[in-house]
Amino acid sequence: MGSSDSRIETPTAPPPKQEFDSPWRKTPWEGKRNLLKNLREFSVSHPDVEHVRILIVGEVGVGKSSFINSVNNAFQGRITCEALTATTGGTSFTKIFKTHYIDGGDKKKLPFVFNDIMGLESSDGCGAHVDDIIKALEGLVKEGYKFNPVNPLTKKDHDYRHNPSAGDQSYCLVNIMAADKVSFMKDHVLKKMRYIREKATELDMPQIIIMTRVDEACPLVKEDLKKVYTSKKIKEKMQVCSNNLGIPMNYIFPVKNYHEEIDTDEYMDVLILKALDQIVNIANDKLMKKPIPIKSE
Ligand SMILES: Nc1nc2c(ncn2[C@@H]2O[C@H](COP(=O)(O)OP(=O)(O)OP(=O)(O)O)[C@@H](O)[C@H]2O)c(=O)[nH]1
Ligand SMILES: [Mg+2]
Repeated sequence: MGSSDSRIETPTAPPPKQEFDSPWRKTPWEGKRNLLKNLREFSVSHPDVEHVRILIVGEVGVGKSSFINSVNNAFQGRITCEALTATTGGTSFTKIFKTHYIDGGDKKKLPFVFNDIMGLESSDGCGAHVDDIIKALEGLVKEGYKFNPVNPLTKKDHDYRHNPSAGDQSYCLVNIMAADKVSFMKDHVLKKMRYIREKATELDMPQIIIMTRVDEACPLVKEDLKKVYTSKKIKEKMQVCSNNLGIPMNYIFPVKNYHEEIDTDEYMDVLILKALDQIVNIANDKLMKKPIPIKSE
């Protein structure tokens, strides 16, 4: 009699690997000092422009203000809160158009500045108005302007700048997308972001994406940030960012912003500074090429 236990063992397929065998993008993990040095030595290639202006846009609560703070932290070697951030969802915490200067760490302001902007929201009449963002790109919005989601700035308003100088205009549009939210972005917000991108393209303005909150999107990366370019999940999320806005992968930079840390971290800084290096250099290239034409309305 044969054994009654004649079941054939079918081998179970191993779970799909969550990681590539090697990183698909090179990162100078030990190169923070060098990145800092290059950025501190950066100078603007235009005699009339003191600072290269970079405009930050994105949906509410994706980490726009945190990115500006994170850049500042990397230079200061400590946690700062230059741009105020919030944990509350829903409506944008940032409401005022403000320029953020970065202290190089030696009390000298670096020659690039960020404009933080109110977040975009899915319904009309909420969040920053796209027309205001386009005006901000063109340098037509004065410092301190309080965003009005319903009525965008007009030529008659006090906060409208009639004769923007080359230094008032932006030279790079930085779109912020959150890795853990990018797959669920509402169509209406995407439509607004694509419209802003279209207008920036008409102005021949370089555009990149900073993908924040990588730690929230991938547990491997939460545990070890150096896995950011071996994590399949992160590459997949970057691909979603790319498809959403039509920006190629080589203009997309994943970062983890400072949010709960009390000390700075070498590897977080490297990702942030590498992204910044790219932003500053493409913005400067743009500045060298030609001044952005200003529409006379
Ligand atoms: N885990 C994690 N949290 C982050 C990261 N970046 C930002 N946050 C958190 O996300 C929340 C929103 O960040 P903010 O920087 O205020 O976002 P914002 O885009 O400026 O938001 P609004 O001004 O309201 O439009 C805060 O609680 C931050 O601490 C990140 O990389 N990882
Ligand atoms: Mg903000």
